[in-house]
Amino acid sequence: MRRVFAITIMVLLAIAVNQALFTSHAAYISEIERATTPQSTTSIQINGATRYQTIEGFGVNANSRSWDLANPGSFTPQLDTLVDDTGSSIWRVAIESHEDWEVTNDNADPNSFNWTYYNSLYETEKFQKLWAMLDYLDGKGVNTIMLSVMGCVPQWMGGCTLPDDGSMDDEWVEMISSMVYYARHTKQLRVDILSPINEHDMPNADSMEGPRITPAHYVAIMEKLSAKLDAVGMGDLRLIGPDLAGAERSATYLSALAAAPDVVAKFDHFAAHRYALTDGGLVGAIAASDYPNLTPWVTEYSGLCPNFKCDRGIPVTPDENWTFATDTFDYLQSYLNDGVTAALVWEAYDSYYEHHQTYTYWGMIGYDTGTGIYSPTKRLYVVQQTSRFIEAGMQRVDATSGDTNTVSISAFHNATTGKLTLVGRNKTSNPQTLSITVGGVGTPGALRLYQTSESLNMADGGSVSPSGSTYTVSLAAGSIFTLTNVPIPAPADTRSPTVTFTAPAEGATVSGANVQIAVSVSDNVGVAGVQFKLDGANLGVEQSASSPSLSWNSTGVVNGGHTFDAIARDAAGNTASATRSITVSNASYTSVQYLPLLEQ
Ligand SMILES: [Ca+2]
Ligand SMILES: [Ca+2]
Ligand SMILES: [Ca+2]
Repeated sequence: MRRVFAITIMVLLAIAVNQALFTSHAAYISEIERATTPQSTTSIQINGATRYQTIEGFGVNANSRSWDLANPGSFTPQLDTLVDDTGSSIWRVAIESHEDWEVTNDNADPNSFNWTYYNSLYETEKFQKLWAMLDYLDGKGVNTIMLSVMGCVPQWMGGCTLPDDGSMDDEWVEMISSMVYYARHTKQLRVDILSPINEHDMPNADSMEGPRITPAHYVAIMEKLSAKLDAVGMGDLRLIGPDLAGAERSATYLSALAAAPDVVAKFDHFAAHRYALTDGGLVGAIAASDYPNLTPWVTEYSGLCPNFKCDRGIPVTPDENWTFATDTFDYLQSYLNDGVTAALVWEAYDSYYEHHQTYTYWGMIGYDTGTGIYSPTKRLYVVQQTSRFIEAGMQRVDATSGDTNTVSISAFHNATTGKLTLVGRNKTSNPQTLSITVGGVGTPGALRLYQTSESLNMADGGSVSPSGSTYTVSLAAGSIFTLTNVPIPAPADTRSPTVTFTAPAEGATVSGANVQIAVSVSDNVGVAGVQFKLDGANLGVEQSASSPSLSWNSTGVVNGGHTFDAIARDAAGNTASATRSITVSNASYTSVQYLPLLEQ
């Protein structure tokens, strides 16, 4: 019995150990498989014969409050980055009506501008920042400057609800129209489009994005504003609306606007905001409305801020940034695939909003309120992957992925210039291979790869040449990628070469027919040539950068001090020079021999 018992114990132990080994081994195999197997080839088909919407551009929301009046140079680099590197061509510049704007009524008559009052108001710091920013963006040559009024209105005018009875409509119209009149006529600034009211459709009563009004009331105030602009000679100013918080309410507002064709005649686009996948019905609602020629603009979009931090004054941590970025990319791609023609990121840089009473942290460029330093976030690079390479005038063309769970794809083509841009995301955490076949887009030639991932920031992945009409492209793990036949131009070379004499030594005494003169050279791009000089005159022809040296016959000059110069240049025309002083000392009989000849 005891022996049987002991054997039983041993067998049970063996089974248990084996079970444990088996379990851990299976788990190990599973880890191996997850890490390696999904490296696969995804087929991508681009068919330029099927064409969709024409893109009008990409842009940003940017808060004028962040302009630094005392030191503009500390702030404008952010704008430069967004315009020059990110391709932001549509600027929705925010000015808030929440605080410090007609805090007391200018006078009792909403149909009489009290310019003494307004001239003073519009030179306060709040508006000086706005004017400076509009002027700077105009100087940058951006395509579209849109002025957007955000937040509630002064308390006496209704605060966060404009009274339903319309009793404050004319005062609201006077406040908005006086500002844009001052911008244009007094400040001589360019305003292409006015968005007079923001997210007035927010369902919650305590939303402070804009005064809450009904759809019918929205149409009524837009009618009054349009009439006022006509009356003061600004009938040409383009308007945009309704800038809905909920794109799913687009059809409701388009129906309401059916009664106001004179207002919609000042619209080129119909605008709604979106912080989720798909356009929320925006494109379809326009197509089904009385105004099918209005183009669908998503005037605010972003991935949702992690843990709703951004509006609560809590910066996003770096480890939260990647999901924030991939959501932002996926949402944008879905809007484009749904037919949206322009999309503006919320927002350009972290900034303080009156209506949130705090710094908010949605910026593609982060701001550290402690140090005052701006720095790029992942979302800046991710947005750049699209907006830098798809310009106004490019048309979305048919693009299909053989496995949308692995790789997403969208394609854009300009039939006039031949520019082709593909954007997508490797949705796996492994490298992937793409086999891309293109048709209906002419012969695009080589495509340049750019990628952003958790570890890459707009990294240049080199060029891929086609084999026939097929490109084979290797993607980095988890990357958002761009392929384009119009790569980013190499930056202009502004750095001079370096040049240093290696022979002869400084102060050397030389003689004879074979004095070796040599320099070492370098350049960030490449040295194009080196010209030697003797006492300021060219010594032979320009030497190649690969062997910048000469053998020089010193017997042709008089004994004594002489100077060599070596001037190195790069292909961009930057130059550098080095100087060497030497003494020539040849045997005196040379001159003695010749003296009698000279005297004859
Ligand atoms: Ca007033
Ligand atoms: Ca007035
Ligand atoms: Ca150079």
